[in-house]
Amino acid sequence: MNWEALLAPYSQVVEELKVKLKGMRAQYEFESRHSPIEFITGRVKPIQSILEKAEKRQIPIEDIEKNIQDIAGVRVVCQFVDDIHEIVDMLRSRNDLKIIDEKDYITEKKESGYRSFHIIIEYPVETIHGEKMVLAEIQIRTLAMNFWATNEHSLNYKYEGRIPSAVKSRLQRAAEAAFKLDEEMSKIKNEVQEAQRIFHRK
Ligand code: 0O2
Repeated sequence: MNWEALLAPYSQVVEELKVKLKGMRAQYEFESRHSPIEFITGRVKPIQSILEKAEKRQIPIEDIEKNIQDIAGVRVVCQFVDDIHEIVDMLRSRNDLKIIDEKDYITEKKESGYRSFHIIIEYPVETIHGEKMVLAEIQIRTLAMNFWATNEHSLNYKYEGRIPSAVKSRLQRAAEAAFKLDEEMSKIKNEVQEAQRIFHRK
C-alpha cells in the first residue's frame, strides 16, 4: 500500500477546510460580530490508527477509503452550545461540500459521556489526475466538550481502551460538570459577548 499517495488528498482536504473555516471566523471579526468559531484544528489519521480501526471493524484494506470516514478530520471548537448549531447551519448551506451524514452526540451523548456534533462530508479535491471525492469528518464542539474529550482520549490511550471503573465514574462526573458549565455559560451568553465586544474595542 502506497500510504503517502493515498493520504495526500486527505491532507489537502484538511488544509483546505482549515483555510475555509478560518476565513469564516475572520469574516465575523471584520463585521465585529461574535464568531461561533473559537479555533480550528485538523489532522490526517495516523496510519497505525487507520489500520487498527480497519482491523477492529474487519474492513479489507481496499475498502478503507469507503468505510473509514474520518481519515481527514477537522475540529471546530466554539464557546457556546448555540454556536454549534450556527456552524452546522452554515455548513449545510455551503455548495463546496456535500453532507452525507450527521451524528448528533449532543442531543444524545455517547455512553462514555462524549458530546460533540459530527458531520461527514464528501469533498472534491483537485489532483493532477482530476477530481477526487474524499470523505472527511468535521467535529463541532464547545470548549468544555473539547476539554473533556481530550482528557478522556488520553486516558483511553493510556489504558488501551480499558479505563478502570473508578476513573470511569470520575469521567462521568466530569462529563456532567462540563454539561452544566455549558448550560450556565449559555444563560449568561449575552453578558459574556457584550464584555468581549468592549474588550475588543479597547
Ligand atoms: P481519533 O484518535 O480521534 O481519530 P460509529 O461506527 O459511528 O460508532 P465512528 O466511525 O468511530 O463510530 O464514528 P464516531 O463515533 O463519530 O467517532 C469518530 C471520532 O469521534 C473518534 O475517532 C473520536 O475522535 C471521536 N469520538 C467518538 N467517541 C468518542 C469518545 O467516547 N471519546 C472521545 N474522546 N472521542 C470520541 P477515533 O478514530 O475513535 O479516534
